[in-house]
Amino acid sequence: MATIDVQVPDIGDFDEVAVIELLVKVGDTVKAEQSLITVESDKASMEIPSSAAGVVKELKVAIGDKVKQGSVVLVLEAAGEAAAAPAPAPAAAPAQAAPAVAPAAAAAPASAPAPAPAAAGPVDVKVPDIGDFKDVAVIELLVKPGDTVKVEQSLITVESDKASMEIPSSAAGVLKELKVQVGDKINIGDLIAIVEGAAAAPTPAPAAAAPVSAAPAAAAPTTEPAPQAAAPAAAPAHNPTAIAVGLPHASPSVRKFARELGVPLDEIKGSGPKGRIVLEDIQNFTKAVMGGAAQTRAQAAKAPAGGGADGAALGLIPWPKVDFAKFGPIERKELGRIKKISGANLLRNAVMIPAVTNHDDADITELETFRVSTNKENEKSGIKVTMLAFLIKACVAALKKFPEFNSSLDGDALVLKQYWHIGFAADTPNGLMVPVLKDADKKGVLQISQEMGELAKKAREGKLSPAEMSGATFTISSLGGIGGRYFTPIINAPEVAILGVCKSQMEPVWDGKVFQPRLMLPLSLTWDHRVIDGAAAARFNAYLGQILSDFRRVLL
Ligand code: CAO
Repeated sequence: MATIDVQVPDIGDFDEVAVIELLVKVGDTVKAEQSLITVESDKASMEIPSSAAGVVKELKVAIGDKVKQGSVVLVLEAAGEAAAAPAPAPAAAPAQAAPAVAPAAAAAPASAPAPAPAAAGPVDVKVPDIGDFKDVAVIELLVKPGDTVKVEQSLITVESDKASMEIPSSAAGVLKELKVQVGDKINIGDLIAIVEGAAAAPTPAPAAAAPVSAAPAAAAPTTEPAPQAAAPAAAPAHNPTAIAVGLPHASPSVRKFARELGVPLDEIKGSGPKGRIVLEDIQNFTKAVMGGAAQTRAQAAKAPAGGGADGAALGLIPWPKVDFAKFGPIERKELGRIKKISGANLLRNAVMIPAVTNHDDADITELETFRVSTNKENEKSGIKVTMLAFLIKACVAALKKFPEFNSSLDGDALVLKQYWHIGFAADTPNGLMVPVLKDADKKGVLQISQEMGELAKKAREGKLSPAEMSGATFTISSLGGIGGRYFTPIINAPEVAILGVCKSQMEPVWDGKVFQPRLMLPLSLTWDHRVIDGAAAARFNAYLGQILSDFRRVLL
């Protein structure tokens, strides 16, 4: 089987670049265009792609080696005729070096920005010719409106799957407007920014500065069909200032990995050469954050208000670290996705809300008799009326009487909602879910029962849509079907109250003359003391109790 020497393609002006990462090893099967190594200069980091498909027989470079156009990177055993076909080494095929960004950048006087004017006046800063690259994503904004920028100062960073590039300003002055946002896709000629009050440009704008002679066949569309033989995506500029390529601290693939995990790169100390961030740095950082040993800046900033998971930001002593296995056999089980999400929400709500819980009992003797008889009458309909449906209807009546319970805090203002969407906690195999019964005020108990049944089923099957879990104005958490007397539910922010309900039971109730056997329902109302006073909470519970003991009051 034929072997192929895979060489470093045309990498523009760069004479020698250092190999900083090996992305494959002997024995690996690689595809054409797959990145093999990462090289770095002081201006660019680039991944060198394979010119053919095959199996890596021998690596010809090691980390730290200096390579240039034509250097053999590795020896590949060709995967077959087809794979071996496009094998011509990039160095031997200058026309195929097309995607090289920078030469093209230098080659586009028409579309590149004009030289910065010598006097004040708004100047449009546009994307210079970035070669074959189309729709490259903006990943960083390096300046903001109001900033004073110099000619050649980097304004934004863009990234393809193979390279990161910084796009410089073609003018000096005050940045009036940035015309792009992170995530935008840009192309040659797109307006990036408007710079005003430009002083005489100390150096010409990139395009103007670019020697036309530096425009090799690079930009020619005819080079398109042979990308596998092409130069690395971010081949540096013949005029390197035109596009200051690359970010010095991490390779594009590492940056991509960090972005996928939401890891803030600027908070990581690189362990690679010259402080470069390598894959392991991101993995270690992620492990440390997940394990509570480290915090991101964003977490630390939020912690005083919301409470950090380790409590450090609240000035709390560290969470006890215990080697449980020392005391007996253990099994470690990762929390499920829903538990992780609801856990973070519960922690924030428990820490941030000055919550108080009032306990009370409601006499539901007649209501339960009515419910049982209704269900008997409706047996054929297939709809079972539940106590929770009555509770939802009763709560709507109480919320209408005490509107602050149906509100949310917005800074110093209270947002009083004129709709009554009731969330109810549902126990599911995946964890706690809170489907929302919309417009409960407009629905009868039968309809509420039916919709609740459907929502609870969807919750158990993990099929609730985000819309079906949002918009609640008040929540009920019922443990009535399970047991218990009272509990202290945690408010589901940004709501301001939640009703916990436990199992009803017959109790002797003094009627002034004798003890009567009555079916009593334990209620636990948790409320946000910033919005609600204790007296209002006691009245809310008492009113709820009255409605439940005589449901005709709902009609009043
Ligand atoms: N007192 C006495 N019995 C009650 C009752 C109460 N307060 N509430 C319900 N029951 C009875 C029902 O009548 C039913 O009995 P029958 O089968 O004999 O008719 C039985 O308990 C089971 O009811 P259910 O729980 O299936 O139905 P529901 O309408 O009361 O509740 C739902 C539906 C989705 C809320 C419930 O299934 C659930 O998931 N509950 C748990 C909620 C939870 O986890 N809360 C805690 C959150 S805080 O961490």
